[in-house]
Amino acid sequence: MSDGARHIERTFVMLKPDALERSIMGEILGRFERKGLKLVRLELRRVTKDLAATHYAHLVDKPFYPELEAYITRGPVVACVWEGIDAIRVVRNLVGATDSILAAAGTIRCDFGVDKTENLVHASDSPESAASE
Ligand code: IDP
Ligand code: MG
Repeated sequence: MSDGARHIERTFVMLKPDALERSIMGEILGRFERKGLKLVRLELRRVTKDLAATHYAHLVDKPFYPELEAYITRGPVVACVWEGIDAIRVVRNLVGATDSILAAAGTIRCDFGVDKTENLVHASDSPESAASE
C-alpha cells in the first residue's frame, strides 16, 4: 500500500491442476490457514481455453503459452479467496517465485515443485488483479 499502512485485503488464489493431481491440495490450503488467513470462498472449477487467455492475457504472446494453456486446462483447479492483513503480499510470499527451482526455501513452490510452468499455485500480485480475478 502506498501509505505503508497495513490493511485487511482479499486475494485470489488458484490451486492449479498439478496440485490436485498430486494430492497436495490439503497441504497447500493448510499453509494459508496456519498463516492466519481466513478462507472466504472456495470452489472446484475447470479453466476453459477462453478463461485461460483472459487470466493469462499478459502471457498469450509468449512462446511458452501453448504449454501453459495445456497445463491450466487439463484438469480441475481449486479457486479460492483468502482474507487477512496484507493478504496479497502475504500469500505471494508463501507461494514463492515463479520458477520453482529459484523459489526461496520454505515456500510452496520450493517445497513441492521443480518446474517453471507447473508451479502448483496462482496468487494475485496486486489489489487490481485481486479484484478482477
Ligand atoms: P506468477 O504465477 O509467479 O505470478 P507469471 O509471470 O504471472 O508468474 O506467469 C503466470 C504463469 O505462467 C506462471 O505461474 C507459470 O505457470 C507460467 N510461466 C511464467 N513464466 C514462464 C516461463 O518463462 N516458462 C514457462 N512457464 C512460465
Ligand atoms: Mg502473475
